[in-house]
Amino acid sequence: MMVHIYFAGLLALSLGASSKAQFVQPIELNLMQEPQRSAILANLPIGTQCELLQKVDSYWLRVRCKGLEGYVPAEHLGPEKPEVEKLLKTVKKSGLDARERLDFAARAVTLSVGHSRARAALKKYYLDYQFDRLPDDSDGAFAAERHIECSSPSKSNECLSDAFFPRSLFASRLLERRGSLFIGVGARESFLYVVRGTVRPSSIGTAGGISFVVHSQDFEDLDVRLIADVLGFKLASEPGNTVRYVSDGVRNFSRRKTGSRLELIEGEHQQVLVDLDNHVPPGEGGEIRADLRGDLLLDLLLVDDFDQDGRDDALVQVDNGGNHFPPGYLFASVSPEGKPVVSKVFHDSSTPPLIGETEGRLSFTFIDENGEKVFVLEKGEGRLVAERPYPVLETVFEYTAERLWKVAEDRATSPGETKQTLKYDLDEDGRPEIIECQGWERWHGLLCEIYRANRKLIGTIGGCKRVGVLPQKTRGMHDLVCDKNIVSRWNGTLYP
Ligand SMILES: [Ca+2]
Ligand SMILES: [Ca+2]
Repeated sequence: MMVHIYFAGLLALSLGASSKAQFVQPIELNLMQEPQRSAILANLPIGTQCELLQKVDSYWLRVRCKGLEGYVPAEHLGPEKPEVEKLLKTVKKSGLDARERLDFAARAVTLSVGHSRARAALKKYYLDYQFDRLPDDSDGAFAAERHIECSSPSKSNECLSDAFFPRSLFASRLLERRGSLFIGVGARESFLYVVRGTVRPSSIGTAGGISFVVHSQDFEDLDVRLIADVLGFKLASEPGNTVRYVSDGVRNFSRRKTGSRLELIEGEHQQVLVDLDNHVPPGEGGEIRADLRGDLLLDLLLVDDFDQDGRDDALVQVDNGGNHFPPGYLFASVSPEGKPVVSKVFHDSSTPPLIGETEGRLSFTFIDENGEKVFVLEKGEGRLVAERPYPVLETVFEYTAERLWKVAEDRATSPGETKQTLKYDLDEDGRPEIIECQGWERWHGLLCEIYRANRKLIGTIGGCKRVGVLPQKTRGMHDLVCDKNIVSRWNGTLYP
């Protein structure tokens, strides 16, 4: 599931009776026609002075800004005019989390774009914030380890960058490592793409090779221009009279384009490509998910000429806002005759695709527990052009969710209440370790705990269709496998 982050305001409003002057605290703020979702009257940059007219409730204020009367959330106005030096002091205060520090640094740079200490702070806190989301931010992603060849360990950052951000597609890229954690950021056109994961020297293949796990990946939805600038990236300028997509989203401070309508603006001409209030895009196979009507949200992820016909196309994520179904992905574009073309939802996935190149065209690679699927835009639809199923690692011992579900059925009980106690001597010392599995109904998988013979807990594996013991060992203990090829290795104390 996509994580939405905003530069939210942090400064509480103090309603001084004497002073009605209030200042916009976040990097930008929408002045709304009505409280709640309504038309945007104006976009107010940080430091804009407003006059407080009325406190509507604990959340909304009626204000006059730039000569216009409208509504803003109270938490985003404050009596003090924001200043760079004050913000740079605030950013170092104890007790703030990584996102709050990032937010204050972003405010400082917005106030003074050329301020070198503010720029350095924003770069530092942006990277801190990304590392802070590791290693726990796996968020439903499948943590399969992948291996790449690399000529020498000193080139491993470059090899890793090439794997995520091929030079032919990404004008700028950055790879930062802290211990075994890494963050990759690539810039393409006017978008940033972020990959977070862990890396280690590969134990297979030639020397210099690396093994990595992608924990999460996103199109950046923070203020992309500001961040690209302090990272030293050059982004393409926003197109002027050429094809451009927008939506009616009013997600306050994120500049990501999100909403219920996808529109195309071409010079003076404007047309609606998708309007979720009137039609739901067909899902995989063409059927319409009418059950989702009203709950859907569009996210514009990337605009580029994917099929090289000279017209821009958009990659759109259709999010149902819940955990029950992963978001779907579709393409929207305009035919050379000027007609809107919206594809079916060509794939569902909890994480957006990695961008790559296949047969000279932009391609989109989705990864799940079964392997990788690569799509391109062709004749107005998403077409599967390559499928790389993960190999099934051979085990010396295994147990499957299917077997446990069968046991539960035979006992006329639920899989969640069905426990199976298995034994395997993982370090071959003559005393078998205990692998205790029960059903995890939400994921239709196994949840297994691994114990020493004396019942000391040494690991937990969850959400797997299959749990097995591999022939090879690490530090004297057999490696374990979840699903087809997700390997867990003994670290000397436990299976992490
Ligand atoms: Ca095109
Ligand atoms: Ca043993």
